[in-house]
Amino acid sequence: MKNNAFLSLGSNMGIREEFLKHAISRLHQSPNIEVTALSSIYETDPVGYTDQGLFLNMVVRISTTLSPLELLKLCLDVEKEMGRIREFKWGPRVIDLDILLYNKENIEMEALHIPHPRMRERAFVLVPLLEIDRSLVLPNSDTPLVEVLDEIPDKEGVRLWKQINGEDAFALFES
Ligand code: PH2
Ligand code: MG
Ligand code: MG
Repeated sequence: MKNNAFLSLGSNMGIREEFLKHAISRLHQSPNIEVTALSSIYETDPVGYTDQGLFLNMVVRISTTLSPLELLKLCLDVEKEMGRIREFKWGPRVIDLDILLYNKENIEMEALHIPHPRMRERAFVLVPLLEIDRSLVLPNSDTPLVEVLDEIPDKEGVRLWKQINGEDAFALFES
């Protein structure tokens, strides 16, 4: 499968860890997606709208034959299947699946912006992303993402919650 992408996952309602695992196994079951790396799970203070529960956040790397728009559609379908109701922007959710990076592409469409427009400011995205690949650099940028993360002030809002190591990790998601 020729395209490499990174997805961010977040949940702050109900059985948060189960929702993350369910979303990942659902992606992995798609014949067009192979999940190739998982970050650890982090518990994070809500950013933006702060009067809501703590999030669990993580990042996965996938290999896929889907185009960016097809991948977006699958993410939205999985969110819908899992009962996500969009009450208001940045409000509580059972699962949020966001595309962070797709190869080294810059995509500016009405429905889809890649790299994810707010990822540079979000420690809850960059910490797990860089755990998977510390050498990442955004397309059209010379600054390594590790340096971007260094400049972010709210890193204490992102705490390791469940360490996930290497190959064993996949067993978690193959049920
Ligand atoms: N997602 C948001 C807004 N705020 N805060 C945290 N900690 N984690 C998230 O996943 C998150 C958020 C919008 O998608
Ligand atoms: Mg989001
Ligand atoms: Mg989203």
